[in-house]
Amino acid sequence: PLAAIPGPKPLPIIGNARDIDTHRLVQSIMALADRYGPIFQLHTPGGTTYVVSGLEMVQDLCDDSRFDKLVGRGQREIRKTHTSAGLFTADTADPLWKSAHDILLPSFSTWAMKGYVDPMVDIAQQLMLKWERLNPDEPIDVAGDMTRLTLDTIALCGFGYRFNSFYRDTQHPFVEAMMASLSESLKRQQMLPIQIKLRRGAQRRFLANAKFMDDTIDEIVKERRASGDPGTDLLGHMLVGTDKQGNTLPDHNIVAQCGTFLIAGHETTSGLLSFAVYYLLKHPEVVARAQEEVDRVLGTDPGVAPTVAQIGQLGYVRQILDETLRLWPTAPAFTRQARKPGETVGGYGPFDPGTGIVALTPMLHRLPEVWGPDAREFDPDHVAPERLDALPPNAYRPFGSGQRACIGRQFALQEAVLVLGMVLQRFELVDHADYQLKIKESLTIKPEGLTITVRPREGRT
Ligand code: MNH
Repeated sequence: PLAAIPGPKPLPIIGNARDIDTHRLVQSIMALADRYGPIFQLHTPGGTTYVVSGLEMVQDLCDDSRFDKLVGRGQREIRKTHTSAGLFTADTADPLWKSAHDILLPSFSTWAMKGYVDPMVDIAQQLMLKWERLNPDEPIDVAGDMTRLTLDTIALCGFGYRFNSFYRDTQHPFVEAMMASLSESLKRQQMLPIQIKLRRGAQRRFLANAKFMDDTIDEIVKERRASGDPGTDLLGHMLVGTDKQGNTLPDHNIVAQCGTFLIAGHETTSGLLSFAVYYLLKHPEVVARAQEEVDRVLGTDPGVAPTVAQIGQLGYVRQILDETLRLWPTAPAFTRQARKPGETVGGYGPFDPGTGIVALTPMLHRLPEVWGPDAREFDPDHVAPERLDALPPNAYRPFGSGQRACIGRQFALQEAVLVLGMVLQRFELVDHADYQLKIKESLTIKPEGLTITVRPREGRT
């Protein structure tokens, strides 16, 4: 029975609220996983949640024939404020999820990635230029600059729009609305429905922000349609693409998809790049090996822009990023539910549809039986190609699983390899403040307060 699943003892009414620090939600739950093992239960205002990190349990959850994504409370709050649901917040049963998924898959294929290299290089060069022009001891807010980069990249590759984040200190109004909207949905995740209802001002702002975002994107979509040339970016593909029944996406859903790409596509990738910089600061031997690769593949002349073939040859840079996502998968969990009543997870159950079972990837990724006794240490050799090939199924899931896995995986990795490669080609990264890792949690996780200084590498200016 479910009651046999271990977990911290709940108190009346507040449940396990005292066992969790809401500002360090993921880290609290990781600590509980250490204590209570591969499956445990938590009592929250929204009901009982089960958290799993054992391999056998995650393997059950990843079986699409028995389990499906559960759209969480925060995701449902976001969904409510828009006319249409994007891929990320839609239920699998929503016909528009399937339609949009089929239409968009080719735009995220390996073949399609070639088309995003030029705009990715365009934005990456803005970051390089900014760092090159700094005075020697000027500290760089790593997560801040990586967020400028990833946001501008997805907007340019997605629908040809420039936020020009490197040219401003304050955020673009769209970004401000998006951030406010995300933080509100996150707050709501922890609230009772009655609490949500009572906060009228917050509700008004929540709706106004959503409307502002939708209107801004709607304008871009309309202009594009009016121009007569759909274009070759993600928006262009959505305007002309048809699903298996020959249907095109309605405009309100295209708008929702663009919004989704911005939200899903920038914080995660920026967190990945920021954590990678942190690990490079602490691992000079890894930097040396990566510099050797970058110099060999990209050459030592920063004036020559990388090609898609060269990005594919940066295998060790890719390992650094894969290893970073192993220890700190920046979207640190995905939630599943049974398709039929009575399912079991690692022998525990019965689980019914509607009950959330969270796969906690940072803990799944630290199992010593999979990664060895140094599973908690950073070492890109953990994810060497031959070791990845030999992993048990579903042992490494930073992008979720099955049909609801991340559609932007190749996009994110191409962007991150390109940027990290270009940074390593040009700069020595200096740990000027002896940074100690502290994690900031929002919808995603990232290093808090990480600053570095940079020096040009010898002979590259
Ligand atoms: Mn992404 C879903 C992680 C980059 C667009 N993404 C997911 C999921 C994870 C994830 C985990 C599954 C969530 C769930 O089951 O609830 N995503 C990442 C990480 C990175 C990332 C770690 C970067 C690193 N994602 C991107 C980028 C884009 C993107 C870049 C877009 C350009 N992700 C999505 C979309 C979904 C998704 C869209 C929802 C897919 C679906 O359910 O059909």
